[in-house]
Amino acid sequence: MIGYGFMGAAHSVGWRQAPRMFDLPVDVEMAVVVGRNADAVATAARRWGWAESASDWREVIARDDIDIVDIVTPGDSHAEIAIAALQAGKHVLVEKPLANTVAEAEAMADAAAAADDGVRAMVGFTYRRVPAVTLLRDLIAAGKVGRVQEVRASYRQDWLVDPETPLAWRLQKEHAGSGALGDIGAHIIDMTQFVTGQSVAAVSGTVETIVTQRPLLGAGSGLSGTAAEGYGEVTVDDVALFTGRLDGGALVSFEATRFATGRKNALAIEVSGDKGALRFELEDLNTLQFYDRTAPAELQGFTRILVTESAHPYVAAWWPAGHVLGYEHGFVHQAKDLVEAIAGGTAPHPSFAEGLAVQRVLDAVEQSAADDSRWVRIEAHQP
Ligand code: SOE
Repeated sequence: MIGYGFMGAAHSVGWRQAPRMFDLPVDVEMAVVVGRNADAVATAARRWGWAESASDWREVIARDDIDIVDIVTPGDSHAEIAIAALQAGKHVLVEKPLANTVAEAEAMADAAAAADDGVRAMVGFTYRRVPAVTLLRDLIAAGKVGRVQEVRASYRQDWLVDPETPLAWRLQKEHAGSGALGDIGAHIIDMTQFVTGQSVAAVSGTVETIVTQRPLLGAGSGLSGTAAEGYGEVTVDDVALFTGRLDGGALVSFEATRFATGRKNALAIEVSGDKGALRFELEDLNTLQFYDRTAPAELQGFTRILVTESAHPYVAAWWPAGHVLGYEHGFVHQAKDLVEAIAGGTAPHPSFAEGLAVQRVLDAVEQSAADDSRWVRIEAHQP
């Protein structure tokens, strides 16, 4: 695993628990974690259960005993590491968003397409693997909401409301690519495409940076750093609002913000069709709401499905019914699905091509926002 911040911790939990809770066809050995700060990465290795730590990712990728490379660094190094790993014949998992730019994402999708037979590449849109989200997708595919006509997708956090929150890498374009748009907007774009089975074909959007100068980062990183002397410029968006049209015709309203005061990690998606509707909220992730318009009128209303039955996706491997799951379980399911795909010779999802499709939507939103919210079409990429 390259990187060892917040996502490194989450992915480590995934790798550690997947072989314990699921009967995987092969063993998983957590071999080596890589980072630039030798002391910090050694501490991370001990804490999260990696056998070794190292500071040169190129050396690690060249090792014969490494089969899978998991990339959890900021977006500015995804393309270089992923392409090198694929060319070295390693399977690759990359944390979302796939890259910082469309050009990088295209190069990555091309490298995945050109990789040796059986070499797998996957993007970490982990929320696909929350059982209620997988169930939502399955219910739409089974026709439970009928024809999808409208989607409302929002991802609302508030960790930037305080203007003294320091200038972490997520607020710098050269490291993160974009702000709320790429960090959390990418999740709801992917989720919309995943659950509906349709692609975003065009968007019209607005982005805004509400606090443009922030204290420089002192100690720590990511979401929990402390401030140092002096201020620096925020070079990404704080809020991104956009409307999308799916290739199946439905309209989507998207909202990605780090300024939703009081909302900590509030991803929500509601899919409305001509036969019913489904709604998922991450802050209540063990439940799915379903409205059945074909039920007798006196019984109609949103019902709350507790997604903890062994019949539900992934749940049988865990606890008896009602013994809820949490944020980290998506990372366990991600590790399990990737290992099963590698061992079973199948293509895991989301592929790099799907990651590229999200990147194209992000880019189209920025183009639209820079041009008075004009509608921008998203073109498909041919590797
Ligand atoms: C920060 O906004 C963040 O950690 C995202 O980067 C993750 O993808 C999301 O799971 C939680 O919020």
